[in-house]
Amino acid sequence: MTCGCARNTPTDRVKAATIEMTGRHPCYSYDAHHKYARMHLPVAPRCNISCNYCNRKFDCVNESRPGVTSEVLTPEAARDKFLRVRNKVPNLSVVGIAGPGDALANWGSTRRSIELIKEAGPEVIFCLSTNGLVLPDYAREIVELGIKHVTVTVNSLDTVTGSRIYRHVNYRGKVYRGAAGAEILLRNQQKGIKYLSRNGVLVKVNIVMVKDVNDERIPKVVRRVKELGAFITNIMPLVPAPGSVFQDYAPTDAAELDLMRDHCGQDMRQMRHCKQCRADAIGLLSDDRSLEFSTAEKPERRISLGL
Ligand code: CLF
Ligand code: SF4
Repeated sequence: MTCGCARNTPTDRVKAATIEMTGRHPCYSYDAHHKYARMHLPVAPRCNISCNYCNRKFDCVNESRPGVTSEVLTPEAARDKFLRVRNKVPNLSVVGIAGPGDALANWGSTRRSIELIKEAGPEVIFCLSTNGLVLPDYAREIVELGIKHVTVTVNSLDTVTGSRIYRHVNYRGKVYRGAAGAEILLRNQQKGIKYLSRNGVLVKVNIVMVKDVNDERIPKVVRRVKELGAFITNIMPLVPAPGSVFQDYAPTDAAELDLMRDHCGQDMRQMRHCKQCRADAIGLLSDDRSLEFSTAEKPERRISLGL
């Protein structure tokens, strides 16, 4: 007779702990979003790609509604802010880094912030959001840091659609435009998702739905990221940002978005309660308290937004 425990692989054991954490993650778990709060640390000002729905005067649209600007903090100021928030928000469970640019394009600050907060709060669940361009470069470090929740925005699988969404990517010091840039980005996103998923990280894939650009191909994106091991997809509406290339495009119709989520839900778990929060959001998803805490910042500890 074989003991049941002997069949538990290391991956299974990691999964059990991660599933417990996920029950306290307000974005990954619908039930958790009424009970648990998250805070975003705006420590990542730069971005390494150019999405046509983005205006870089504001926060990253891959996780935020357009037109919102977050102040940028040093890692030390972020740790101090975490301590202040934890004192006043007892149900705080997640600390996320979602911009205002790309978490991985600012890896030094992102990593340092996580290390400092880990020392101060070992119970914290960390979460990152990225466009995925340099994900293969940092995926191993992400796993080693113990991060179990990463969001990657994947808007297409093919370079023709990709070249309609991304103006350029800045990869290893060189700028690639159109399909050449999209090819590098799409390849790295998929490679990174696969690596993270195989190493115990729960990957959420955000998809911005743009009518007549990528909408018809979204079900394929969902099926592909499922194959790669992603945990959940979050199909988000396009909210045209003033000053962006897509500023005159139609906002995604709410009924069409719902239909797309229903359709893709046959293949994979869907997030339907996203609030497109700001890069310095604090509190329950439905009750942002960021302004309450931003007034407490000391101006000399902020650093300017590096556009
Ligand atoms: Fe923040 Fe994103 Fe982590 Fe959540 S948000 S980094 S996964 S902790 Fe959540 Fe906000 Fe939607 Fe993002 S509601 S925009 S999905
Ligand atoms: Fe803007 Fe985010 Fe795209 Fe960068 S990844 S261009 S910050 S939407």
